[in-house]
Amino acid sequence: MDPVQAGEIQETEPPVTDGAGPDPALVGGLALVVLVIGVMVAMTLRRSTPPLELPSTEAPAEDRVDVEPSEPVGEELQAPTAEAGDLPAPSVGLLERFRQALGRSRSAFQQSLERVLGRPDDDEALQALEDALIQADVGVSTAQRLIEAVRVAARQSGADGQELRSVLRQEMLDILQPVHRPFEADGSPFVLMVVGVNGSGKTTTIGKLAHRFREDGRTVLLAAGDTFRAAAAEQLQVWAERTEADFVRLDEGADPGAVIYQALERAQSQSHDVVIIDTAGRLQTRKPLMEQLAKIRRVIQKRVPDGPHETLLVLDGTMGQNGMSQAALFNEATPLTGVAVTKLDGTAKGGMVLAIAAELELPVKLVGLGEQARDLRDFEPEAFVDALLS
Ligand SMILES: Nc1nc2c(ncn2[C@@H]2O[C@H](COP(=O)(O)OP(=O)(O)O)[C@@H](O)[C@H]2O)c(=O)[nH]1
Ligand SMILES: [Mg+2]
Repeated sequence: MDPVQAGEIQETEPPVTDGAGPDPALVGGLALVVLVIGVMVAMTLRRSTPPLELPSTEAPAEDRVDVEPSEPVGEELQAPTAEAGDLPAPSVGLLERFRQALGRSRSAFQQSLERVLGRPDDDEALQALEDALIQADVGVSTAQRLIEAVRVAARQSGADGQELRSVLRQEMLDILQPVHRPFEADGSPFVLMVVGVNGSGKTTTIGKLAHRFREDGRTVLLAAGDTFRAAAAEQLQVWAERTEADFVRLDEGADPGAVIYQALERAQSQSHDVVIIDTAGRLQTRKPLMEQLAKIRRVIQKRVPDGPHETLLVLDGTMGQNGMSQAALFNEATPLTGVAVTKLDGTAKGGMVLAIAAELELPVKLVGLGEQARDLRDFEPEAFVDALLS
């Protein structure tokens, strides 16, 4: 076994956010993506569940997932509205929450979109739409590409608003679809390694995935590869218990490679279907920690030569464009196969989904829309784009 040195994992600092207060001038533009994501939530529900009234009484204490919030970064998060796992996805509630959050800015933005589609030859209107896209964190180059497509179509054919809307739609799909890959759990066992900075939502996403796999009748083992803090393993253990998943951990400070090796050995001897490996949060700028990811990968391959079958980067959706450099550096450290964007329920920066596809050519496979077990959705480009444009 190629040992990964114990204690090599150091505490990572919370990722730097821009810290600037909200600029009132941006609010209208930012509102777009909140609206978009809200609609997207409704449209991307693969497993649509009927809306239920929230119970007036709390779930029994033993059923609760009291995960320790590990230094959440970025914008303030919404408080959870229901106990994990016991309720269907509150899609109607989420949509309502988005609507409430938007207020006046929502109608202001809709006006600017309509203005562009009604008068596409109006440079000022096009500039305003470009600004709105940039403020929604699609990235400058992607915003320019989209606006250019509209400008060209308007010049060529004098197309009307409806046609321009479909030009914009197609251009967005041309960005998303070529890199899109659905999240699929192939492999025996299917080995999923989850990486990202501290607080991005790795452990929570793992818990949600465990929930999903268990609902599909698969056996799951969770490996506590984040050995830096005991609380990290405990948080994962709560998810393991709640989802009735098998669980492997070692003492705080233990060699993460040892945890992973033991976990895979156990999964193979027990014929588990799925192994999900949690890893310590690490800043993308800390080279030794990033190199450790390559070592962990080698440990996995000692037991499962074709693994990991999926290496998922968990990105905090509230980071917007700041998440882009993270993604690029993680991808250099260990080959990523997909991205999960979390906390899209609490941000207006969901445009980063387009930037990830356009600039990094990485597929966004999953989106996190809340803290509860069922708040994880498959990403679907068409639903995303249609939600944006209609
Ligand atoms: N609102 C919201 N909160 C989330 C989401 N995913 C994770 N979180 C919260 O973000 C915080 C950090 O998550 P955690 O899984 O501990 O991050 P880790 O350090 O990467 O393992 C916790 O408070 C989670 O409940 C999401 O999709 N929406
Ligand atoms: Mg964690």
